[in-house]
Parts: sequence; C-alpha cells; structure tokens
Amino acid sequence: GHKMTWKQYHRLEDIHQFMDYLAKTYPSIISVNSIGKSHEGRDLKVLRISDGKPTNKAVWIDGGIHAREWISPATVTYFINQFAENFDVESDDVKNIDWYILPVVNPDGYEFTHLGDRLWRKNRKPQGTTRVCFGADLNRNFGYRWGGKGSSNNPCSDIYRGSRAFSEPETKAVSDFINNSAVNFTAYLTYHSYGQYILYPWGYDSVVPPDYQQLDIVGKDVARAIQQTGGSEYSVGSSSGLLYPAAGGSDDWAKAKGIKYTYTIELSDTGRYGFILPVSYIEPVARESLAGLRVLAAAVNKA
Ligand code: 0X9
Ligand code: ZN
Repeated sequence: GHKMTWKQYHRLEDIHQFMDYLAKTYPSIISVNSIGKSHEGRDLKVLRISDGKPTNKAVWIDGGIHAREWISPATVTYFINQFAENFDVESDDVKNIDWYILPVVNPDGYEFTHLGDRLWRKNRKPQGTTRVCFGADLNRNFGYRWGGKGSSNNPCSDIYRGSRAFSEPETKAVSDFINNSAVNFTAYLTYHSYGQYILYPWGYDSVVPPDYQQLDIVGKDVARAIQQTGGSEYSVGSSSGLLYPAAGGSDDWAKAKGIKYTYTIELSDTGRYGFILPVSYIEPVARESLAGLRVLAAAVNKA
C-alpha cells in the first residue's frame, strides 16, 4: 500500500513507496528504476510513464534539487498521480510522450530539511579538504560553463559549486542517465520554488539561445494556462535576465545538450511564505501547474 496525499508534505520513504505502488498497480504503463544513489546512499528513483509507442517523444521532469523547496516534489508527484490514474482518458498530447520523472534529485538534503534544518538547500556531502562544511548546490554543479558567475568556490557557501563539474553523485547520476539512455528528450523541466517564474536559458550569463523566441512563446502559453486555471501569475523570461546569472544549472546543461524545451519553473508563492508554503497551497499549486504541463506537452508534440 501507500499513503500519499496532497494535503501534507511527505517524507522520502512515502514518495518512494507511492512510486513503487504505481508501478505495481499499472505495470503496463509504469516502471520505476533507480538511476543511482545519493551521497548517503538513498535511491534516485525515476518513474517512467509510457504506452510504449515507438513514435512517442520524451520529456524529463525533476524536482527537489534544492532540499527546502518542498512544493516541488509535491507538485511533481501530483503530475505522476494524475497521469497514472487517468492515463487511458488523457489527451493524445500526454499519451504521445514517454515521461521520465525524478521527484527528488536531492534526497539527503530533503530528509535533512525534515529532520534538522528546514531551510537547508544543498546536498549533504562533506566538502573541501577540511570537510567541515556540508553540501554542494546541485544547481551549480552541472557541467556547462561550470564555475562561472553566481556560483561559489567556498564549501561553506549556500551556492557552493562543488570541486568540479558533476563532483556530486546526484548530478552525476542525472547526467549519466540522460547521456547514456537511448532516450532523445524534447523537453527538460526542473521544478523549484519560489517566485512564480518560467525561466529558460541561459542562466550562466545575460545571453539567450538562438531559439529563445520559441521558448518565450511556449513559456507564455504555459503561464497563461496556469493563470486561467488557478489564478497565479507567472513571469516568463531567461533566468539570467529575470533573476540573476548563475552558472552550473541543470537547465543550461540540458539546453547545451540540445534538449529544446528546457525550463526551470519556480513555483509559488511570490514571497509571503516563500519556502515554508502552507500545505493548503499544495493542491492549487499542483493543479494549475498540471494545466501548464499539458500546454507544454502540446508544444513538445508539435516540435
Ligand atoms: O538559483 C537557482 O538555482 C534557481 N533559483 S532558486 O531560488 N530555486 O535557487 C534558479 C536557477 C535558474 N537557472 C540557472 N541559473 N541556470
Ligand atoms: Zn531551487
């Protein structure tokens, strides 16, 4: 059994049991595989939803890169639940995609925020020669323009980039999986909080990719669907332009690999509660985010 709801934030074990339960219950469309282990030895579990058509596109979704951003795994598991329970009545845009979903990229950090420090951001690997400080910012550890602006070489910093690109087992596992699987991803969506932004590359500096106008149009279509569904207003733009330059993000790495529709989505709210978003927000945030995801699925199928 499992005891998943969207009326509370769940521990990692609950999320993993929920994923395993879905794979058992819907074996013809769902499988769960660990793509590696965190520093402390927790599984990095990816759930795949697919009807197996060879013509399907593929979309990667992850959450929980930053430990304290609890609305991210909650929203991503809501997507999983909706697609699993209603796959037969889903739109062709959803059914024509192989979905690969990793709800918690940073399980050690996530558990630490439940047990010790609610506002922890990084993973939990001891860093530097002295190992007195813990954690690299996994969203500064990816291998495209690693080490640039908006990242720190100080192991005690909250934006510590790690000792080299992919020095952390969590980022290494994600990149190895995406590089080595035969899957050809058309979209890479990474869910964070907070601020209500739909961000496209580049993050490393104030420049945009050649196809940024398409990314902007699709991003605005997604934002409109979110607003029409739940009322939240999302701003759309490049992450360096709208937020700040920050190198080593997973989005830049995915875009540099050629994954067309690459976005970082900063979920609710805009700062009233910030990372400590009350549980009553989970369902509305997840529901409107799913409306946005359906619009993204339509764009992927046209790509
Ligand atoms: O700074 C980040 O990693 C993200 N914001 S957060 O508040 N969730 O930490 C934004 C990342 C945007 N993408 C890149 N800078 N590459
Ligand atoms: Zn984040």
